[in-house]
Amino acid sequence: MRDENLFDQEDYLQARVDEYIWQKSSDAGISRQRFLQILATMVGATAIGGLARPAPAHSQTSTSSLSNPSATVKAKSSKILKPLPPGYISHSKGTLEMNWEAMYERGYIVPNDWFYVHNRNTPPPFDPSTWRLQIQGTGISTPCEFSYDEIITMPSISVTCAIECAANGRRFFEDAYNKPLSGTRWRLGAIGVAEWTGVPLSILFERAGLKSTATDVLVEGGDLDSLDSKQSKFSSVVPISKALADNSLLVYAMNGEPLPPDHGQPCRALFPGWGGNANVKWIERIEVSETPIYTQWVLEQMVLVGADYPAISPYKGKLIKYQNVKSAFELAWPATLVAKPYLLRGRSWSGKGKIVRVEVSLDGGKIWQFARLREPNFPFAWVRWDIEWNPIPGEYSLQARATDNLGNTQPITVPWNDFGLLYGGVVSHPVTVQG
Ligand SMILES: Nc1nc2c(c(=O)[nH]1)N[C@H]1C(S)=C(S)[C@@H](COP(=O)(O)O)O[C@H]1N2
Ligand SMILES: [Mo]
Repeated sequence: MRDENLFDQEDYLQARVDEYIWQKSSDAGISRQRFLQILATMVGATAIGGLARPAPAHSQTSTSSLSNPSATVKAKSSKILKPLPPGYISHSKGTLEMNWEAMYERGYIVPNDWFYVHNRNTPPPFDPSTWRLQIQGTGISTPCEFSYDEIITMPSISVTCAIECAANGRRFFEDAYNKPLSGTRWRLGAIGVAEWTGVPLSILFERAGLKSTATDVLVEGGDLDSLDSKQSKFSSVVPISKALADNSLLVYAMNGEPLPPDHGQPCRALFPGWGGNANVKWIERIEVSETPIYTQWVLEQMVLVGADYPAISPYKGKLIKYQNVKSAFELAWPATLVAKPYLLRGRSWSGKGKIVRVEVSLDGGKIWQFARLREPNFPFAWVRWDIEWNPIPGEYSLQARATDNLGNTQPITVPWNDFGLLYGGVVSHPVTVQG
């Protein structure tokens, strides 16, 4: 197995590019140099006919009414089965944004009914007697399948961590750059923390005879990717090193209950710290491969595209994996309060570790004070914090800025990217205090 430092984005990207060039040039029976020449004359990886596998698009970047007017004609039916909790925002048929104000009275965990939803499809029906999980691919020696009963009786662990859409905070790119973006206009509510119970993927792979040469893992859902012209299934790809991490799970329970339909019934993937779409729901098939798997999702969607992120072929931009640092106040947006002493509360999180410091500014960024952190504070989840505030009437812009144990923090400005992914900047929360 390759020994790669998953936290070093540049090394990872370079390794992937090298592998891709080597693999594709030898597949095509041409020199590496010739392959690079061909690649340089094409736009995006899909141009390399037959070389890139079709895969789903990320975060409806191509269905938004902004880029595709016909997409505004929507069916009446929702792709979300659970009821809309109070104050939650339904941006589209398949998106449900958490109401941060409602979290003020809540504990560390988000209850299942209150967890945000990002469904590209209606949850497929589940029949425990016929459902099977297939494990296949060149990276294992014994292709096998598991029934639901087999999965839930295997050794399991529970991990408390966040799942967050890679596009959480997208709307703040629009605000900062005064430029529209495709896709769901999330503020900061496309995140939740739950206790996930499931079978470590390493145990499943061991049963399937994992080879030491395995390099990539593709996880596929039971839902068709409606955006993909080839009608492939929704999937994601992670390197084998991530799949074998102790906390990478095939999840079947959420907060002690069987996984609800909207959250992946009967099983979903959990890859702590990675963007939400890596955590494939309604899993039916896992492919372990000895050769790198390059889907459209990896090459074209999980990338930052923009002037500050030069593309490195075959990727359309800069590949992303881990989520960044963000903070949110547990307040309505915008909030209206009466002038009296408050205990302001919020939460901060990082996809790369745990939060060690949160600073809050009550005057639009002039003076910063430390907030008090509340236990628990699990890595890849979030920490709750609070600060006293006794405001006089007026208009306010509240800001919070967190730092994680690796020193990652929240800048004031963030470079633009065309999909509006990974907004990690300081957000100004508008508050009116009435007399
Ligand atoms: N099969 C499948 N898995 C999926 C999706 C999907 O549409 N289909 N959406 C992904 C996205 S974009 C996100 S952000 C998370 C959302 O998980 P949740 O709805 O449980 O909060 O699921 C991911 N897994
Ligand atoms: Mo998402």
